[in-house]
Amino acid sequence: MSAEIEATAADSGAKATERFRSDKSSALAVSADRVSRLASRAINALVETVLEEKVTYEEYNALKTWLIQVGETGEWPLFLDVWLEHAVEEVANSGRAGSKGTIEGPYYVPGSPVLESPATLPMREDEPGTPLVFQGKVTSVAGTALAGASIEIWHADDLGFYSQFAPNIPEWNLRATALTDSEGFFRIHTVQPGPYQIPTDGACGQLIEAAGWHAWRPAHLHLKIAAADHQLITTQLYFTADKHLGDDIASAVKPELVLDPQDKADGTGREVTYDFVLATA
Ligand code: MBD
Ligand code: FE
Repeated sequence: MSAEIEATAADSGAKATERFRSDKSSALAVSADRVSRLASRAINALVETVLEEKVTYEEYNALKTWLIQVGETGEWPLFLDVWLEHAVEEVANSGRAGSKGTIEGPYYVPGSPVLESPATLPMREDEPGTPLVFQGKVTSVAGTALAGASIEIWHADDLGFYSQFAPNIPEWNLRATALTDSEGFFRIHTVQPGPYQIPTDGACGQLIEAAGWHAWRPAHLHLKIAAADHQLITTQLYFTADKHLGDDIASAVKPELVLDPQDKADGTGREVTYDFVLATA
């Protein structure tokens, strides 16, 4: 049995919750006016739902039971990033010039190993999956090549599991920070990620099951592109013909973010080029 099959929703949930607490927790940064306005609107949306849908005590108690379980299994980061972050990202990046962004999701870890381009992501000797060469150029919106730009990349393995969130995977597996060369070029050797399934044994999986939805995200690479004096881009890249491109459970696919890798002439896997354009800060 593959070690990754021992992955549990509660284990990855606890890790994602811990990660969020140490990197991003900021409850005190929102003013009382905004808290009052936003909390009122969100509560009112629930109240309206109850009144319009004539929600029963049975349904109300099912909700309470479920909400308690989301916290107990540490799945708030997963729940929020799957069903809400896309809207926050839309607001944050509306009107920004340059390449498209999309959501970060719950599995980013800062501080990955820094590698010069061409870079090979840390991976196991027998890492499963189709080898993929991902390359391109980073420029400003004015077309200037950005040397020394950083490309943080993290992605699931061939089975859809992320290092540091699923058990028995080396710490920085399929995670690194590659730097562009003097002409802004990067080349990263990795393997194609598998599609990601929301854990079926946690509260989010239970919701999906109870609602009759599917639990899948299309296979994707996560990226953060940064350069001095430019706006950071957090994004994801997907793969053409993936069966969940049109119904990503996290609503995070955009047409500009779909790759079409080609077989390499030497038969050693696939390759694809994607260029990033950064807006000035
Ligand atoms: C993921 O891998 C992911 O990228 C998002 C956004 C949510 C859950 C799992
Ligand atoms: Fe992901």
